[in-house]
Amino acid sequence: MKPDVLQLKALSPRLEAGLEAAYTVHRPYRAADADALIAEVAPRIQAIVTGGDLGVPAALWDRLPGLEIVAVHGVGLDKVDLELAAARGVTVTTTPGVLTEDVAELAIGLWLSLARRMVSADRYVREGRWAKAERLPLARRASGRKVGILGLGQIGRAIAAMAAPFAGEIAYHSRRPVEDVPYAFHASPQDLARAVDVLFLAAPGDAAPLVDAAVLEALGPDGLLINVARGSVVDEAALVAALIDGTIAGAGLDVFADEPDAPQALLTMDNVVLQPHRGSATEEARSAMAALVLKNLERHFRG
Ligand code: 8YV
Repeated sequence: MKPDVLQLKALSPRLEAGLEAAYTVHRPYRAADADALIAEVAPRIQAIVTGGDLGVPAALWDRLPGLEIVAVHGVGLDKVDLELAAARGVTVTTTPGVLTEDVAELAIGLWLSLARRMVSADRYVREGRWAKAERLPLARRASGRKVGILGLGQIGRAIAAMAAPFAGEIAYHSRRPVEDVPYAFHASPQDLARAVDVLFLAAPGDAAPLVDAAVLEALGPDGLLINVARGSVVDEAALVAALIDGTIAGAGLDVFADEPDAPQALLTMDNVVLQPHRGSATEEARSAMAALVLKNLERHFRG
């Protein structure tokens, strides 16, 4: 008997094929009536497969009495109620270690494309404005800037390592100081923002944003904010306001509070570079993530 699995979002063809080989897979997001499908299969469901970006919707927990495991395709656990999972004896797995560099390099790419205005310059070429010798504002040099990392976990450390050849100095703020790193620790997000030119967000998502209007103010009018963590790490309304009124210079954003929607006001701004939550979206990371999701499930069902 194949265990019944509830797959909550579209995943790579490789992962979906692997799931189908070993499990009876139910996909409510593809059903005409998702609710009716869940109602029908709920008593049999032993596993959920979901993205870190989606987690487990709160209303689902009470509908799945036989749930044993939540296999997250990703590393973020901010949308999985871990206390509830523990109370119900539900195992939760993630895919750590295989997407670290991929997320970090997107962060670096966002920084460089933002500082060097690469996206608006690309548009300038495509729209034929170069040929008309239209004025294109100068970029800013990235090299030599002071870099701050908010959240020095695996991804934060990888960003620091990749930023090092460009950075003048590297500093960080984490819940607690990290041993064995050569970077200066700052006691609060605001202190860190005040000390740096570019602030990378690599902290887990939480209910209360670490970056609020005061942190943006501290980052200052030449400051850049890069977010590859979660939209909830920053007060998005305060960020939009700071970008509009010049409180900070620009932002490179891969994540948003209400995905897949990005705030309307950002869509016409030249001082932002936007990505549709693509940090782990490389062939390499996604194939390793797929393998790890399958391995996590297999190990669970083998006991
Ligand atoms: C993915 C993520 O985009 O790791 C995470 O927590 O947010 C990303 O890797 C997502 O989980 C894809 O399903």
